[in-house]
Amino acid sequence: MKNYDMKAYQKKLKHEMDEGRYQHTLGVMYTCAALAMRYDYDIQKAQLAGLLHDCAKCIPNGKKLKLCEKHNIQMTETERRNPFLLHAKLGAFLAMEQYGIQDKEIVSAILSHTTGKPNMSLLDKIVYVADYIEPKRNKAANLPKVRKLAFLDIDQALYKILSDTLEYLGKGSGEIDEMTRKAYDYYHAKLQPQSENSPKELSDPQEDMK
Ligand code: DGI
Ligand code: FE
Ligand code: FE
Repeated sequence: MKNYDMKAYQKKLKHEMDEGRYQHTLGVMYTCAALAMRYDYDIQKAQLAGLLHDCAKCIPNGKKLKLCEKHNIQMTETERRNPFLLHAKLGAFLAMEQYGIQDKEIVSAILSHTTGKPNMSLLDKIVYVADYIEPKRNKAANLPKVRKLAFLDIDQALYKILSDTLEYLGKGSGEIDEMTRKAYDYYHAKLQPQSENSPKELSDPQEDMK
């Protein structure tokens, strides 16, 4: 990987983010490094993707919409109605334009870090999972379990996060983006292929008679 000035990026991000978001960013950066060690990925590259993943997060929502329009970044109707989702697409764009990132794997990881997507690369998974488990996170469901799972089987951790996110959104807290659904369906088919038979069909039919 080309040499990037991580310290300069940190300084710029600290300036553009509130303190909480900056601390989250550092947490994601170091968690990406730890996952890269576990899964034999380039540590520097994973750290850089983690550092930049939320670089567009603190731009006000109205400005996110305007910037996407200005730079011809395609938006879905769901994104227009929920512009916070755009920090992933806009972040990928800014990583290239403002931070000089040319590495396609890093850009892709930033792009998919909020919704996930089908068939994610290892770096996509590292950033997606690190974003959810970094030490400062404390609200999400099943965090202790997902944190352990992340270091045992990253695909299972990814699937669990997608599944918990859909459940959380389904409780009425948010409109589900098409990409989140596609990502879940892909990993569901990949990791739970047997579940097409519901547990009831597999059980002894006489059990139901008792
Ligand atoms: O930017 P962060 O807060 O660090 O993390 P993130 O970019 O993963 O965003 C997390 C939020 O995004 C979390 O509250 C769940 C939400 N989210 C993920 N997929 C969807 C979604 N929200 C909506 N409305 N629809 C989705 O499909
Ligand atoms: Fe984010
Ligand atoms: Fe984040």
